Amino acid sequence: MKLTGAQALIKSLEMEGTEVMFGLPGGAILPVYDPLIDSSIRHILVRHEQGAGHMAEGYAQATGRPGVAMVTSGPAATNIVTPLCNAYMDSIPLVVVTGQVPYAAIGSDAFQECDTTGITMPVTKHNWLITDAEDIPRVVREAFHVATTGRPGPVLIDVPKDISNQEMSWYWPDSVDMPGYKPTVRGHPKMVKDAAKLITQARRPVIYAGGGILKARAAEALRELAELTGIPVVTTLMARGAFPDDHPLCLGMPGMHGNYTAVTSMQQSDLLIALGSRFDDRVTGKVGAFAPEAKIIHVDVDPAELGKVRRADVPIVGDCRQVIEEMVKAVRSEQTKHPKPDLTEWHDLLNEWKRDFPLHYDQQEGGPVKPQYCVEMLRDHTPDDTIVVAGVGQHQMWTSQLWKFNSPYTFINSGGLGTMGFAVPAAIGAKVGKPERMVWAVDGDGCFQMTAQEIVTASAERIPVKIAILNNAYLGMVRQWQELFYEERYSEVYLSPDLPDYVKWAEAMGGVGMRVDTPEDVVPTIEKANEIDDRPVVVDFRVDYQEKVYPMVPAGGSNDSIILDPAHDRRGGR
Ligand SMILES: Cc1ncc(C[n+]2csc(CCOP(=O)(O)OP(=O)(O)O)c2C)c(N)n1
Repeated sequence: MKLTGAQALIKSLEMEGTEVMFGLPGGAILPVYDPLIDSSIRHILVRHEQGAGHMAEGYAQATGRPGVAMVTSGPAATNIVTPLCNAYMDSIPLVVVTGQVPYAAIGSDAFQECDTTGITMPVTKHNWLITDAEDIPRVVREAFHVATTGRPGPVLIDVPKDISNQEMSWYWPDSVDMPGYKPTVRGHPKMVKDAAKLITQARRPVIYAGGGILKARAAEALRELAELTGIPVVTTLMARGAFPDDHPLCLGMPGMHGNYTAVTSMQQSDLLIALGSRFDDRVTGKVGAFAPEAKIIHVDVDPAELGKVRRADVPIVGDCRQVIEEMVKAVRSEQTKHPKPDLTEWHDLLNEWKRDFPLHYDQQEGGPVKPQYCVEMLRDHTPDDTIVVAGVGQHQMWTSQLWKFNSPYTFINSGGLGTMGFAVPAAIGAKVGKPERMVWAVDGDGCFQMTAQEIVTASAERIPVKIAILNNAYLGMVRQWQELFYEERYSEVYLSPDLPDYVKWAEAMGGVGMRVDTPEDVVPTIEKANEIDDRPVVVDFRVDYQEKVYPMVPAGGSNDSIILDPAHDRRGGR
Protein backbone atom coordinates (compact mmCIF):
# COMPACT_ATOMS: atom_id res chain seq x y z
CA MET A 1 0.00 0.00 0.00
CA LYS A 2 1.39 3.39 -1.00
CA LEU A 3 0.98 6.20 1.53
CA THR A 4 2.45 9.64 1.95
CA GLY A 5 4.82 10.14 4.85
CA ALA A 6 2.07 12.17 6.54
CA GLN A 7 -0.45 9.35 6.16
CA ALA A 8 2.11 6.86 7.40
CA LEU A 9 2.80 9.02 10.43
CA ILE A 10 -0.88 9.22 11.43
CA LYS A 11 -1.36 5.51 10.75
CA SER A 12 1.70 4.70 12.87
CA LEU A 13 0.32 6.78 15.76
CA GLU A 14 -2.94 4.84 15.44
CA MET A 15 -1.03 1.55 15.45
CA GLU A 16 0.57 2.62 18.72
CA GLY A 17 -2.90 3.02 20.23
CA THR A 18 -3.00 6.82 20.26
CA GLU A 19 -6.52 7.90 21.15
CA VAL A 20 -5.92 11.58 21.60
CA MET A 21 -3.29 14.13 20.73
CA PHE A 22 -2.85 17.76 21.65
CA GLY A 23 -1.55 20.27 19.17
CA LEU A 24 -1.74 23.27 16.88
CA PRO A 25 -1.02 23.27 13.12
CA GLY A 26 1.20 25.50 10.98
CA GLY A 27 3.08 25.54 7.68
CA ALA A 28 5.65 22.78 8.12
CA ILE A 29 3.23 20.30 9.72
CA LEU A 30 0.29 21.05 7.36
CA PRO A 31 0.61 17.78 5.39
CA VAL A 32 0.22 15.76 8.60
CA TYR A 33 -2.87 17.64 9.72
CA ASP A 34 -4.68 16.64 6.51
CA PRO A 35 -4.93 12.84 7.08
CA LEU A 36 -5.81 13.57 10.71
CA ILE A 37 -9.30 14.52 9.47
CA ASP A 38 -9.92 10.87 8.53
CA SER A 39 -8.23 9.39 11.60
CA SER A 40 -9.76 7.83 14.72
CA ILE A 41 -7.42 9.98 16.81
CA ARG A 42 -9.11 12.82 18.69
CA HIS A 43 -7.14 16.04 18.27
CA ILE A 44 -7.44 18.81 20.83
CA LEU A 45 -6.61 22.21 19.42
CA VAL A 46 -4.72 24.20 22.02
CA ARG A 47 -4.17 27.96 22.24
CA HIS A 48 -0.42 27.78 22.88
CA GLU A 49 1.97 24.90 22.21
CA GLN A 50 3.16 24.89 25.84
CA GLY A 51 -0.43 23.95 26.65
CA ALA A 52 -0.26 20.98 24.27
CA GLY A 53 2.85 19.65 25.98
CA HIS A 54 1.48 20.00 29.52
CA MET A 55 -1.88 18.52 28.49
CA ALA A 56 -0.05 15.51 27.09
CA GLU A 57 1.85 15.27 30.39
CA GLY A 58 -1.34 15.47 32.47
CA TYR A 59 -2.89 12.79 30.25
CA ALA A 60 0.17 10.55 30.67
CA GLN A 61 0.36 11.04 34.44
CA ALA A 62 -3.34 10.26 34.92
CA THR A 63 -3.53 7.25 32.58
CA GLY A 64 -0.03 5.75 32.55
CA ARG A 65 -0.17 5.84 28.75
CA PRO A 66 2.21 8.03 26.71
CA GLY A 67 1.00 11.55 25.96
CA VAL A 68 1.18 12.69 22.33
CA ALA A 69 1.52 16.25 21.04
CA MET A 70 2.02 17.64 17.55
CA VAL A 71 3.10 21.15 16.59
CA THR A 72 4.74 22.93 13.71
CA SER A 73 8.34 24.08 13.29
CA GLY A 74 10.31 27.06 14.65
CA PRO A 75 8.42 29.02 17.31
CA ALA A 76 5.98 26.17 17.88
CA ALA A 77 8.82 23.76 18.52
CA THR A 78 10.49 26.21 20.91
CA ASN A 79 7.15 26.75 22.69
CA ILE A 80 7.06 23.08 23.55
CA VAL A 81 10.59 22.95 24.98
CA THR A 82 9.38 23.72 28.52
CA PRO A 83 7.01 20.73 28.62
CA LEU A 84 9.75 18.52 27.16
CA CYS A 85 12.13 19.61 29.90
CA ASN A 86 9.37 19.18 32.48
CA ALA A 87 8.70 15.64 31.23
CA TYR A 88 12.42 14.87 31.20
CA MET A 89 12.80 15.95 34.83
CA ASP A 90 9.68 14.10 35.99
CA SER A 91 10.16 10.99 33.79
CA ILE A 92 6.88 11.38 31.92
CA PRO A 93 6.40 9.36 28.71
CA LEU A 94 5.74 11.87 25.93
CA VAL A 95 5.91 11.62 22.16
CA VAL A 96 6.15 15.00 20.44
CA VAL A 97 5.95 15.37 16.67
CA THR A 98 7.24 18.60 15.15
CA GLY A 99 7.08 19.85 11.58
CA GLN A 100 10.35 20.95 10.01
CA VAL A 101 11.21 22.99 6.91
CA PRO A 102 11.89 20.89 3.77
CA TYR A 103 14.98 18.75 4.12
CA ALA A 104 17.00 20.64 1.50
CA ALA A 105 16.27 23.95 3.28
CA ILE A 106 17.61 22.79 6.66
CA GLY A 107 20.51 25.00 7.68
CA SER A 108 19.53 27.85 5.36
CA ASP A 109 17.68 29.94 7.99
CA ALA A 110 14.45 29.23 6.17
CA PHE A 111 11.21 30.78 7.41
CA GLN A 112 10.26 29.19 10.76
CA GLU A 113 13.32 27.04 10.81
CA CYS A 114 15.01 26.15 14.03
CA ASP A 115 17.34 23.35 14.95
CA THR A 116 14.65 21.43 16.81
CA THR A 117 16.61 18.23 17.37
CA GLY A 118 19.61 20.31 18.52
CA ILE A 119 17.56 22.44 20.89
CA THR A 120 15.69 19.51 22.37
CA MET A 121 18.56 17.03 22.59
CA PRO A 122 19.32 17.79 26.26
CA VAL A 123 15.65 17.59 27.28
CA THR A 124 14.59 14.43 25.46
CA LYS A 125 15.48 10.80 26.05
CA HIS A 126 16.04 10.57 22.32
CA ASN A 127 15.02 12.46 19.20
CA TRP A 128 14.89 11.73 15.49
CA LEU A 129 15.08 13.90 12.36
CA ILE A 130 13.32 11.93 9.63
CA THR A 131 15.18 11.95 6.33
CA ASP A 132 13.19 9.33 4.44
CA ALA A 133 9.44 8.64 4.61
CA GLU A 134 10.21 4.89 4.61
CA ASP A 135 11.63 5.32 8.12
CA ILE A 136 8.43 6.70 9.62
CA PRO A 137 6.74 3.51 10.93
CA ARG A 138 10.01 2.21 12.39
CA VAL A 139 10.82 5.52 14.06
CA VAL A 140 7.33 5.91 15.54
CA ARG A 141 7.55 2.38 16.93
CA GLU A 142 10.98 3.11 18.41
CA ALA A 143 9.81 6.45 19.78
CA PHE A 144 6.96 4.91 21.78
CA HIS A 145 9.27 2.13 22.95
CA VAL A 146 11.94 4.54 24.21
CA ALA A 147 9.37 6.88 25.81
CA THR A 148 7.67 4.14 27.81
CA THR A 149 10.41 1.68 28.78
CA GLY A 150 13.26 1.91 31.28
CA ARG A 151 13.07 5.33 32.87
CA PRO A 152 10.15 6.86 30.97
CA GLY A 153 10.64 10.23 29.33
CA PRO A 154 9.95 12.51 26.39
CA VAL A 155 10.99 11.81 22.81
CA LEU A 156 10.65 13.95 19.71
CA ILE A 157 10.23 13.20 16.01
CA ASP A 158 11.06 16.06 13.65
CA VAL A 159 9.47 15.66 10.20
CA PRO A 160 10.53 17.87 7.28
CA LYS A 161 7.59 18.99 5.13
CA ASP A 162 8.82 17.34 1.92
CA ILE A 163 9.27 14.02 3.75
CA SER A 164 5.61 14.25 4.86
CA ASN A 165 4.65 14.60 1.21
CA GLN A 166 6.98 11.83 -0.03
CA GLU A 167 5.45 8.47 -1.00
CA MET A 168 6.40 5.31 0.86
CA SER A 169 5.32 1.66 0.94
CA TRP A 170 3.41 0.99 4.17
CA TYR A 171 4.65 -1.65 6.62
CA TRP A 172 4.46 -2.06 10.37
CA PRO A 173 7.52 -3.45 12.12
CA ASP A 174 6.90 -6.59 14.22
CA SER A 175 9.38 -5.61 16.85
CA VAL A 176 11.84 -2.95 17.94
CA ASP A 177 15.48 -3.58 17.33
CA MET A 178 17.64 -1.04 19.13
CA PRO A 179 20.88 -2.79 20.06
CA GLY A 180 22.15 0.17 22.11
CA TYR A 181 19.04 0.46 24.23
CA LYS A 182 18.26 -2.42 26.60
CA PRO A 183 17.10 -1.18 30.01
CA THR A 184 17.86 -3.52 32.89
CA VAL A 185 14.68 -4.53 34.66
CA ARG A 186 15.68 -7.40 36.98
CA GLY A 187 17.72 -6.58 40.02
CA HIS A 188 21.05 -8.33 40.56
CA PRO A 189 20.24 -11.34 42.81
CA LYS A 190 23.27 -10.85 45.07
CA MET A 191 22.43 -7.17 45.58
CA VAL A 192 18.83 -8.05 46.36
CA LYS A 193 20.04 -10.56 48.96
CA ASP A 194 22.39 -7.97 50.49
CA ALA A 195 19.49 -5.51 50.65
CA ALA A 196 17.34 -8.07 52.44
CA LYS A 197 20.11 -8.64 55.01
CA LEU A 198 20.40 -4.90 55.74
CA ILE A 199 16.63 -4.65 56.03
CA THR A 200 16.46 -7.38 58.63
CA GLN A 201 19.28 -5.82 60.68
CA ALA A 202 18.14 -2.19 60.76
CA ARG A 203 16.63 -0.61 63.88
CA ARG A 204 15.61 2.78 62.46
CA PRO A 205 14.82 2.05 58.82
CA VAL A 206 12.79 4.27 56.48
CA ILE A 207 11.51 3.57 52.98
CA TYR A 208 12.15 6.66 50.85
CA ALA A 209 9.60 6.20 48.05
CA GLY A 210 9.95 8.34 44.94
CA GLY A 211 8.09 8.94 41.70
CA GLY A 212 9.64 5.80 40.23
CA ILE A 213 7.16 3.75 42.27
CA LEU A 214 4.31 5.28 40.29
CA LYS A 215 6.13 4.99 36.97
CA ALA A 216 6.81 1.29 37.61
CA ARG A 217 3.23 0.68 38.82
CA ALA A 218 4.79 -0.62 42.01
CA ALA A 219 2.41 0.77 44.66
CA GLU A 220 1.10 -2.66 45.61
CA ALA A 221 4.57 -4.16 45.81
CA LEU A 222 5.67 -1.23 47.99
CA ARG A 223 2.80 -1.84 50.37
CA GLU A 224 3.68 -5.49 50.61
CA LEU A 225 7.30 -4.68 51.47
CA ALA A 226 6.30 -2.08 54.08
CA GLU A 227 3.78 -4.37 55.75
CA LEU A 228 6.08 -7.38 55.67
CA THR A 229 8.91 -5.47 57.36
CA GLY A 230 6.97 -2.89 59.40
CA ILE A 231 9.18 -0.19 57.90
CA PRO A 232 7.65 3.32 57.76
CA VAL A 233 7.38 5.07 54.38
CA VAL A 234 7.92 8.65 53.29
CA THR A 235 6.45 9.65 49.92
CA THR A 236 8.20 12.42 48.01
CA LEU A 237 6.37 15.18 46.13
CA MET A 238 6.48 12.96 43.03
CA ALA A 239 5.29 9.90 44.95
CA ARG A 240 2.32 11.31 46.86
CA GLY A 241 -0.34 8.61 46.67
CA ALA A 242 2.16 5.80 45.97
CA PHE A 243 1.58 4.70 49.58
CA PRO A 244 -1.73 5.56 51.25
CA ASP A 245 -1.59 8.58 53.55
CA ASP A 246 -4.04 6.90 55.91
CA HIS A 247 -1.81 3.84 56.36
CA PRO A 248 -0.32 3.66 59.89
CA LEU A 249 3.18 3.25 58.37
CA CYS A 250 2.87 6.40 56.25
CA LEU A 251 4.94 9.37 57.39
CA GLY A 252 3.94 11.70 54.54
CA MET A 253 6.15 14.05 52.55
CA PRO A 254 9.82 14.76 53.31
CA GLY A 255 11.88 17.66 52.00
CA MET A 256 12.10 21.43 52.11
CA HIS A 257 8.41 21.70 53.02
CA GLY A 258 7.96 18.21 54.35
CA ASN A 259 6.46 17.50 57.75
CA TYR A 260 8.72 17.25 60.79
CA THR A 261 8.32 13.49 61.22
CA ALA A 262 9.11 12.63 57.59
CA VAL A 263 12.16 14.91 57.49
CA THR A 264 13.54 13.91 60.88
CA SER A 265 12.90 10.20 60.45
CA MET A 266 15.21 10.25 57.43
CA GLN A 267 17.78 12.32 59.27
CA GLN A 268 17.90 9.86 62.17
CA SER A 269 17.46 6.62 60.26
CA ASP A 270 20.10 3.91 60.17
CA LEU A 271 18.86 2.55 56.82
CA LEU A 272 17.26 4.39 53.93
CA ILE A 273 15.63 2.22 51.30
CA ALA A 274 15.42 4.57 48.32
CA LEU A 275 12.95 3.20 45.79
CA GLY A 276 12.61 5.15 42.56
CA SER A 277 13.80 8.30 44.28
CA ARG A 278 16.81 10.38 43.33
CA PHE A 279 18.11 12.24 46.40
CA ASP A 280 16.87 15.54 44.99
CA ASP A 281 18.28 18.63 46.71
CA ARG A 282 14.75 19.57 47.81
CA VAL A 283 14.70 16.30 49.79
CA THR A 284 18.26 16.07 51.08
CA GLY A 285 18.90 19.71 51.97
CA LYS A 286 22.67 20.01 52.50
CA VAL A 287 23.86 16.68 51.12
CA GLY A 288 26.82 16.40 53.51
CA ALA A 289 24.47 16.63 56.49
CA PHE A 290 21.74 14.36 55.11
CA ALA A 291 20.89 11.20 57.04
CA PRO A 292 24.47 10.94 58.36
CA GLU A 293 24.11 7.52 60.00
CA ALA A 294 22.04 5.85 57.32
CA LYS A 295 23.19 3.01 55.16
CA ILE A 296 21.66 3.29 51.71
CA ILE A 297 19.87 0.78 49.52
CA HIS A 298 19.14 2.53 46.22
CA VAL A 299 16.88 0.99 43.58
CA ASP A 300 16.49 2.79 40.25
CA VAL A 301 15.90 1.76 36.66
CA ASP A 302 18.29 4.49 35.54
CA PRO A 303 21.89 3.48 36.36
CA ALA A 304 22.92 7.16 36.13
CA GLU A 305 21.01 7.85 39.37
CA LEU A 306 23.03 5.44 41.45
CA GLY A 307 25.78 7.27 43.27
CA LYS A 308 24.92 10.56 41.55
CA VAL A 309 24.26 12.36 44.84
CA ARG A 310 24.85 9.86 47.64
CA ARG A 311 26.89 6.69 47.52
CA ALA A 312 24.73 3.62 47.95
CA ASP A 313 25.86 0.71 50.13
CA VAL A 314 23.63 -1.53 48.02
CA PRO A 315 22.95 -0.12 44.53
CA ILE A 316 20.38 -2.02 42.50
CA VAL A 317 19.58 -1.23 38.87
CA GLY A 318 16.15 -2.45 37.85
CA ASP A 319 12.47 -1.84 37.51
CA CYS A 320 11.07 -0.84 40.91
CA ARG A 321 8.18 -3.27 40.85
CA GLN A 322 10.30 -6.25 39.87
CA VAL A 323 13.06 -5.42 42.33
CA ILE A 324 10.63 -4.84 45.23
CA GLU A 325 8.94 -8.15 44.47
CA GLU A 326 12.36 -9.84 44.45
CA MET A 327 13.20 -8.04 47.70
CA VAL A 328 9.99 -9.25 49.34
CA LYS A 329 10.95 -12.84 48.55
CA ALA A 330 14.50 -12.33 49.84
CA VAL A 331 13.27 -10.69 53.06
CA ARG A 332 10.83 -13.57 53.64
CA SER A 333 13.67 -16.01 53.28
CA GLU A 334 15.88 -13.91 55.69
CA GLN A 335 13.02 -13.81 58.17
CA THR A 336 12.93 -17.61 58.32
CA LYS A 337 16.58 -17.59 59.44
CA HIS A 338 16.63 -14.62 61.82
CA PRO A 339 13.97 -13.18 64.11
CA LYS A 340 12.19 -10.09 62.77
CA PRO A 341 13.86 -7.02 64.35
CA ASP A 342 11.82 -5.26 66.99
CA LEU A 343 11.03 -1.77 65.68
CA THR A 344 8.77 -0.78 68.57
CA GLU A 345 11.13 1.88 69.93
CA TRP A 346 11.42 3.45 66.48
CA HIS A 347 7.67 3.44 65.92
CA ASP A 348 7.10 4.95 69.40
CA LEU A 349 9.50 7.79 68.62
CA LEU A 350 7.87 8.44 65.24
CA ASN A 351 4.41 8.48 66.82
CA GLU A 352 5.64 10.92 69.45
CA TRP A 353 6.87 13.28 66.70
CA LYS A 354 3.62 12.89 64.76
CA ARG A 355 1.71 13.89 67.89
CA ASP A 356 4.02 16.75 68.89
CA PHE A 357 4.74 18.31 65.49
CA PRO A 358 1.64 18.15 63.30
CA LEU A 359 1.03 20.53 60.42
CA HIS A 360 -0.81 23.55 61.74
CA TYR A 361 -2.77 26.66 60.74
CA ASP A 362 -5.57 28.71 62.30
CA GLN A 363 -8.72 29.56 60.41
CA GLN A 364 -10.46 32.29 62.44
CA GLU A 365 -14.21 32.64 62.06
CA GLY A 366 -14.86 35.69 59.90
CA GLY A 367 -11.10 36.22 59.55
CA PRO A 368 -9.21 36.22 56.28
CA VAL A 369 -9.60 32.98 54.34
CA LYS A 370 -6.59 30.75 54.95
CA PRO A 371 -5.26 29.00 51.85
CA GLN A 372 -4.73 25.82 53.87
CA TYR A 373 -8.41 25.89 54.84
CA CYS A 374 -9.39 26.04 51.15
CA VAL A 375 -7.20 23.01 50.41
CA GLU A 376 -8.65 21.05 53.33
CA MET A 377 -12.22 21.90 52.36
CA LEU A 378 -11.54 20.93 48.75
CA ARG A 379 -10.10 17.65 50.05
CA ASP A 380 -13.11 17.00 52.28
CA HIS A 381 -15.81 18.00 49.77
CA THR A 382 -14.69 16.15 46.66
CA PRO A 383 -14.88 12.43 45.83
CA ASP A 384 -12.04 10.28 47.21
CA ASP A 385 -10.78 9.47 43.71
CA THR A 386 -10.53 13.12 42.65
CA ILE A 387 -7.42 13.88 40.60
CA VAL A 388 -5.63 16.93 41.98
CA VAL A 389 -3.26 18.94 39.82
CA ALA A 390 -1.07 21.64 41.34
CA GLY A 391 0.85 24.59 39.96
CA VAL A 392 4.16 25.66 41.48
CA GLY A 393 4.54 27.69 44.63
CA GLN A 394 3.00 27.87 48.08
CA HIS A 395 -0.33 26.44 46.91
CA GLN A 396 1.50 23.37 45.55
CA MET A 397 3.16 22.75 48.90
CA TRP A 398 -0.05 23.20 50.89
CA THR A 399 -1.82 20.82 48.54
CA SER A 400 0.89 18.17 48.79
CA GLN A 401 1.01 18.54 52.58
CA LEU A 402 -2.68 18.62 53.41
CA TRP A 403 -4.48 16.51 50.81
CA LYS A 404 -4.90 12.88 51.81
CA PHE A 405 -3.64 10.88 48.87
CA ASN A 406 -4.81 7.34 49.44
CA SER A 407 -4.46 5.95 45.97
CA PRO A 408 -1.85 6.25 43.25
CA TYR A 409 -2.20 8.60 40.27
CA THR A 410 -4.40 11.10 42.13
CA PHE A 411 -1.78 13.86 42.39
CA ILE A 412 -0.16 15.48 39.37
CA ASN A 413 2.35 18.28 39.68
CA SER A 414 5.59 19.63 38.30
CA GLY A 415 8.25 18.43 40.74
CA GLY A 416 11.61 18.54 39.01
CA LEU A 417 11.37 21.62 36.82
CA GLY A 418 8.83 23.48 38.98
CA THR A 419 6.98 24.86 35.97
CA MET A 420 4.59 27.70 36.72
CA GLY A 421 1.68 27.40 34.29
CA PHE A 422 1.64 23.61 34.48
CA ALA A 423 -1.65 23.14 36.36
CA VAL A 424 -4.37 24.41 33.99
CA PRO A 425 -3.24 22.49 30.88
CA ALA A 426 -2.15 19.41 32.85
CA ALA A 427 -5.57 19.28 34.52
CA ILE A 428 -7.21 19.46 31.09
CA GLY A 429 -5.04 16.58 29.87
CA ALA A 430 -5.84 14.53 33.00
CA LYS A 431 -9.56 15.08 32.51
CA VAL A 432 -9.30 14.01 28.86
CA GLY A 433 -7.60 10.81 29.99
CA LYS A 434 -9.96 10.16 32.89
CA PRO A 435 -13.28 11.78 31.92
CA GLU A 436 -15.19 9.83 34.59
CA ARG A 437 -13.13 11.34 37.42
CA MET A 438 -13.43 14.79 38.99
CA VAL A 439 -10.32 16.86 38.28
CA TRP A 440 -9.44 19.89 40.38
CA ALA A 441 -6.44 22.09 39.70
CA VAL A 442 -5.16 24.02 42.70
CA ASP A 443 -3.29 26.97 41.23
CA GLY A 444 -1.63 30.20 42.28
CA ASP A 445 -2.69 33.54 40.84
CA GLY A 446 0.77 33.93 39.32
CA CYS A 447 0.79 30.46 37.77
CA PHE A 448 -2.76 30.78 36.50
CA GLN A 449 -1.88 33.88 34.48
CA MET A 450 0.82 31.98 32.60
CA THR A 451 -1.40 29.45 30.77
CA ALA A 452 -5.00 30.43 31.60
CA GLN A 453 -5.83 30.77 27.90
CA GLU A 454 -6.14 26.99 27.76
CA ILE A 455 -9.49 27.38 29.53
CA VAL A 456 -10.69 28.45 26.07
CA THR A 457 -9.53 25.04 24.82
CA ALA A 458 -11.39 23.33 27.68
CA SER A 459 -14.58 25.27 26.92
CA ALA A 460 -14.42 24.60 23.19
CA GLU A 461 -13.78 20.89 23.76
CA ARG A 462 -16.27 20.62 26.65
CA ILE A 463 -13.68 19.43 29.13
CA PRO A 464 -15.17 20.26 32.54
CA VAL A 465 -12.08 20.82 34.70
CA LYS A 466 -12.26 22.79 37.93
CA ILE A 467 -9.65 25.32 38.90
CA ALA A 468 -9.17 26.74 42.38
CA ILE A 469 -7.00 29.84 42.39
CA LEU A 470 -5.50 30.50 45.83
CA ASN A 471 -5.33 34.22 45.10
CA ASN A 472 -2.93 35.82 47.56
CA ALA A 473 -2.18 38.73 45.21
CA TYR A 474 1.52 37.81 45.25
CA LEU A 475 4.08 35.53 43.73
CA GLY A 476 3.65 34.00 47.13
CA MET A 477 6.55 31.59 47.37
CA VAL A 478 9.00 34.27 46.24
CA ARG A 479 7.42 36.71 48.67
CA GLN A 480 7.93 34.14 51.45
CA TRP A 481 11.67 33.91 50.68
CA GLN A 482 11.98 37.69 50.54
CA GLU A 483 10.22 37.98 53.89
CA LEU A 484 12.35 35.33 55.58
CA PHE A 485 15.72 35.71 53.89
CA TYR A 486 15.82 39.26 52.43
CA GLU A 487 14.61 41.22 55.48
CA GLU A 488 11.13 41.78 54.09
CA ARG A 489 12.50 43.71 51.11
CA TYR A 490 9.78 42.81 48.61
CA SER A 491 11.06 43.09 45.08
CA GLU A 492 8.65 42.60 42.15
CA VAL A 493 6.32 40.12 43.77
CA TYR A 494 3.06 42.05 44.07
CA LEU A 495 0.43 41.06 41.50
CA SER A 496 -2.83 42.67 42.79
CA PRO A 497 -5.83 40.55 43.70
CA ASP A 498 -8.17 42.30 41.23
CA LEU A 499 -6.12 42.64 38.11
CA PRO A 500 -7.23 40.68 36.21
CA ASP A 501 -10.82 40.12 37.32
CA TYR A 502 -10.68 36.30 37.43
CA VAL A 503 -14.46 35.82 37.38
CA LYS A 504 -14.91 37.90 34.25
CA TRP A 505 -11.87 36.31 32.66
CA ALA A 506 -13.20 32.80 33.31
CA GLU A 507 -16.55 33.80 31.84
CA ALA A 508 -14.95 35.43 28.80
CA MET A 509 -13.20 32.11 28.16
CA GLY A 510 -16.48 30.20 28.20
CA GLY A 511 -16.24 28.92 31.77
CA VAL A 512 -18.04 29.69 35.00
CA GLY A 513 -16.34 32.12 37.38
CA MET A 514 -16.96 32.30 41.14
CA ARG A 515 -15.35 34.27 43.92
CA VAL A 516 -14.90 33.50 47.62
CA ASP A 517 -14.13 36.25 50.13
CA THR A 518 -15.06 34.69 53.47
CA PRO A 519 -14.40 31.36 55.21
CA GLU A 520 -18.16 30.74 55.36
CA ASP A 521 -18.37 30.83 51.56
CA VAL A 522 -15.62 28.26 50.96
CA VAL A 523 -17.63 25.05 51.26
CA PRO A 524 -20.87 26.21 49.55
CA THR A 525 -18.84 27.49 46.59
CA ILE A 526 -16.90 24.23 46.27
CA GLU A 527 -20.21 22.36 46.29
CA LYS A 528 -21.63 24.63 43.59
CA ALA A 529 -18.51 24.14 41.46
CA ASN A 530 -18.72 20.37 41.89
CA GLU A 531 -22.17 20.37 40.31
CA ILE A 532 -21.04 22.00 37.07
CA ASP A 533 -20.23 19.27 34.59
CA ASP A 534 -20.48 20.82 31.14
CA ARG A 535 -17.77 23.48 31.18
CA PRO A 536 -14.71 24.59 33.11
CA VAL A 537 -15.12 26.37 36.45
CA VAL A 538 -12.73 28.82 38.04
CA VAL A 539 -13.02 29.69 41.72
CA ASP A 540 -11.12 32.77 42.84
CA PHE A 541 -10.38 32.16 46.54
CA ARG A 542 -9.23 35.46 48.05
CA VAL A 543 -6.77 34.18 50.64
CA ASP A 544 -4.56 35.65 53.34
CA TYR A 545 -1.43 36.94 51.60
CA GLN A 546 0.63 36.67 54.78
CA GLU A 547 0.37 32.91 55.17
CA LYS A 548 3.65 31.05 54.79
CA VAL A 549 4.46 27.40 54.12
CA TYR A 550 5.90 25.59 57.12
CA PRO A 551 7.85 23.55 58.01
CA MET A 552 10.73 24.86 55.95
CA VAL A 553 14.33 23.83 55.53
CA PRO A 554 16.19 26.87 54.17
CA ALA A 555 17.75 26.19 50.76
CA GLY A 556 21.14 24.53 51.12
CA GLY A 557 20.66 24.12 54.89
CA SER A 558 20.78 20.91 56.85
CA ASN A 559 17.51 19.09 57.41
CA ASP A 560 18.35 19.30 61.13
CA SER A 561 17.66 23.04 60.97
CA ILE A 562 14.02 22.55 59.96
CA ILE A 563 11.95 25.63 60.85
CA LEU A 564 8.48 24.98 62.21
CA ASP A 565 5.74 27.60 62.12
CA PRO A 566 7.00 30.00 64.83
CA ALA A 567 3.43 30.33 66.19
CA HIS A 568 3.24 26.58 66.82
CA ASP A 569 6.82 25.54 67.51
CA ARG A 570 6.56 23.54 70.70
CA ARG A 571 10.17 22.38 70.64
CA GLY A 572 11.13 25.03 73.26
CA GLY A 573 14.90 25.11 73.58
CA ARG A 574 15.46 22.28 71.07
C1 LIG B 1 8.00 29.54 34.78
C2 LIG B 1 8.47 29.88 36.13
N1 LIG B 1 8.92 31.12 36.40
C3 LIG B 1 9.33 31.46 37.65
C4 LIG B 1 9.32 30.53 38.66
C5 LIG B 1 9.80 30.89 40.07
N2 LIG B 1 8.71 30.80 41.04
C6 LIG B 1 8.51 29.71 41.82
S1 LIG B 1 7.16 29.83 42.77
C7 LIG B 1 6.81 31.35 42.18
C8 LIG B 1 5.62 32.12 42.67
C9 LIG B 1 4.33 31.47 42.31
O1 LIG B 1 3.30 32.39 42.56
P1 LIG B 1 1.79 31.97 42.53
O2 LIG B 1 1.47 31.24 41.30
O3 LIG B 1 0.95 33.15 42.81
O4 LIG B 1 1.71 30.90 43.72
P2 LIG B 1 1.87 31.07 45.29
O5 LIG B 1 3.30 30.80 45.62
O6 LIG B 1 1.45 32.45 45.66
O7 LIG B 1 0.97 30.01 45.87
C10 LIG B 1 7.77 31.77 41.24
C11 LIG B 1 7.77 33.07 40.54
C12 LIG B 1 8.87 29.24 38.32
N3 LIG B 1 8.84 28.26 39.22
N4 LIG B 1 8.43 28.95 37.08
